[in-house]
Amino acid sequence: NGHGNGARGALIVLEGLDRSGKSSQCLRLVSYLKGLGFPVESWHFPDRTTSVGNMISSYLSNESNLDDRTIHLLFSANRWEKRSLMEHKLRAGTTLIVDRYSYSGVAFSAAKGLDLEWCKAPELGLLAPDLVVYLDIPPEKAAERGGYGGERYEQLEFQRKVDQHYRTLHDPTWKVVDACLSMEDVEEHLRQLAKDCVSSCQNGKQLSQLWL
Ligand code: FDM
Ligand code: MG
Repeated sequence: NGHGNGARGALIVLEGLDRSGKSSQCLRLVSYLKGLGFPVESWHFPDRTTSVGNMISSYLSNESNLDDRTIHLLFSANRWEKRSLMEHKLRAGTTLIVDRYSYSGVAFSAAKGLDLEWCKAPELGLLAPDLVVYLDIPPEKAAERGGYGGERYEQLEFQRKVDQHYRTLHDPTWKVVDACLSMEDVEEHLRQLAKDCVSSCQNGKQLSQLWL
């Protein structure tokens, strides 16, 4: 693997509302870790490149309509179809920086009124992240940043509900970073958190499964 010592890579997930800065911070973090010589890749869910991802993409751009439970299960299937590749990469020593994961899956669907436990069920057995960083921003502040596209869900009222469901999902292992700080400050927090996480995985932290 990457370091020739059997060390596995870390599964690091960034979560947060739209416009919280996840995508920019993921890319910055990947370049930083690359610079330190770690094998690392940037991932994003939904992965729109697969056939399931295509269905999700056309739903998000309002080109198709799907029942709430149906789209929920497609988002989940989109993670399941990447699970074995994810595990392979991690065991081969590559660290994955993932922009959204099951927490988005649950928070966005629950915001439509679906039962939280029902939403979590299809996620059970996916790989559990070694680190979840929540980029915390009030929905109003995120909306002020502008740049909401025309996609489904990119509306303040809906983001307020998503925010509440993210709060229900928070657990003590999450690292919360104030997304209202400057880009550089957020980046610095992320660097420290990621470096600690990568070391703990190199030092034998086991891969585990989500919500089991
Ligand atoms: N989203 C994302 C979900 O509703 N469920 C999921 O499982 C995931 C991964 O899809 F509004 C929502 C969140 C967002 C939309 O995400 C597209 P990106 O990050 O903007 O591509
Ligand atoms: Mg978006």
